[in-house]
Amino acid sequence: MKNDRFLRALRREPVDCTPVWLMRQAGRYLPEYRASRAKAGSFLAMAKNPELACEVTLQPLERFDLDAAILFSDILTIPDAMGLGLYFVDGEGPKFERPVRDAAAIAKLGMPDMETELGYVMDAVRVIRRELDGRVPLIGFSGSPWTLACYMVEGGGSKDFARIKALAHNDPKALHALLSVNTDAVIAYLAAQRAAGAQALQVFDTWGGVLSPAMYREFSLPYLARIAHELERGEGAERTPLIVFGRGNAAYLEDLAASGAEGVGVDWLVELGEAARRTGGRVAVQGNLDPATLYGSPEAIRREVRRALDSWRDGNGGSREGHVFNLGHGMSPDMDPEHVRVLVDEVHAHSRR
Ligand code: 1CP
Repeated sequence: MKNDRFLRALRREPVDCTPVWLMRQAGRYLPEYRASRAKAGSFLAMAKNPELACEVTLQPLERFDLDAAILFSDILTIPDAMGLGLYFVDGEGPKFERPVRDAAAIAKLGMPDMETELGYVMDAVRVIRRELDGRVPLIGFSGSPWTLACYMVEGGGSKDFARIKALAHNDPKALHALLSVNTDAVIAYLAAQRAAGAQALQVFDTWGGVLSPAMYREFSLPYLARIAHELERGEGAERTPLIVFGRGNAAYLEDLAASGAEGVGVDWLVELGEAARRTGGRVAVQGNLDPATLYGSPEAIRREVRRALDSWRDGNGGSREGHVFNLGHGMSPDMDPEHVRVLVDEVHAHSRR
């Protein structure tokens, strides 16, 4: 591995400077991504073609000094492979032809086969590892059981999560059955990505923060902990680190630090210094610049990057160890690639000083 800063930071080992990668670093803000997408015809066609998935995974690395690559795919591949029929409506995001809304539909769900139905994902991981040739580590990922369930029950994105919350209140047993199938699938999916060559794994609990604390502790946290405990990922320096990212997870940092994961990803609603104090060196922390900072001027971006880096250092006993720099959520299509360069370079320059 030519650059292993990201993996070292996740093991809370000393690094020459703080590693950085960005959620949604491959995407529509890059003209070369838009060209690949036009060539493929659609997002799904691109994600299902291992060569094209590899091409767009590498695009941000050609431009910026990023310390990790993330597999180009989507969290909704699992429910798609379970037979829900994923499709995209332009401007509206993902949708399912056959959402699951009751105990009967949930009981029919089966575990997809990782090397057939989801073989295109594993092929993409293998192609990307070959093409990366050890430049930086490759991150594999999955949605969390709860976040996948949100899309499966709602049938797409949602503003109020009315259907899944109604299910939680009216038939919690059915929702637990769904979360349990999803957890088994996530564990098998991440294990298969690791076997195919993924060197770190991230679970996106994007919608955990829409739950009340009592409901988060019932419907999301225990399933994240089950993944962290049951996912076989080696020992010592060979261990494949697992990061649990969640939006709105600031109230649960102590629980997440005790979940068994090696890293916790946080959004910008918590100070990194506070995250350092509350996780107390039990896990690495990843985050947490507000993505909208990228709409600011280069000077504003540099200032916010320095503030975040120093907040971590001050809360972490004066050390920069154990921090992976990232945004608190994904990038948007209208962001300026030159601003990304400013961000990435400032993370390295300031943390090296
Ligand atoms: O080209 C396009 O217009 C498609 C847009 C797009 C892209 C680029 C979608 C549809 N998915 C992706 C790729 C993607 N999705 C990646 C690639 C790797 C990278 O980060 O560069 C990753 C990690 C995801 C994960 C994902 N998909 C999440 C979790 C992360 C997050 O953003 O919170 C979620 C919630 C999804 C669902 C999804 N897929 C696509 C969209 C637009 C959405 C969000 C819909 C919604 O807001 O509910």
